[in-house]
Amino acid sequence: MKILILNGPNLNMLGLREPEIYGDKTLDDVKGLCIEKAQELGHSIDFRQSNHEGELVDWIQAARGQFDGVVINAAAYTHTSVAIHDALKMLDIPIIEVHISDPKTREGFRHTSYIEPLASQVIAGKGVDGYLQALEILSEL
Ligand code: CA2
Repeated sequence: MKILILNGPNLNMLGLREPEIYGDKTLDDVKGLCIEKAQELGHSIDFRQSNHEGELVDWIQAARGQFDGVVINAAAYTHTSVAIHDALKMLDIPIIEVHISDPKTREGFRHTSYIEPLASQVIAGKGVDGYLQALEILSEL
């Protein structure tokens, strides 16, 4: 399988701030762990991060016909972006939504996800292991 892993705004700061919420691994560490897990499962991954909603939308549109599955941690755009929802809706491949923390146990404004209705599965509150679990779930789908 060819899997696209997308990360939204501020996740480039992972491991540098708020370790009590997001842990101490950097996004580069997470990328490395995902590459290892994908090799183990016999998949290839394309791991990306953007702080820009439109860039994420462009990447999702371009994924049509190019990938067999998407893992997405849209970060704050999870709770706000109809544009990302609409772009994901055009994909006909499985989508796994990942969050390092569990947004449903945090502030009220994090309780709504515009991605959840489109996701085959949501993994939240498992730390960065959630990304690895998402790759395993995609293998099984
Ligand atoms: O728990 C998650 O993975 C989130 O998607 C992270 C988002 C947050 O807006 C979502 O509600 C839940 C925030 C990503 C910001 O990441 C930072 C990492 C380190 C320091 C500051 C921000």
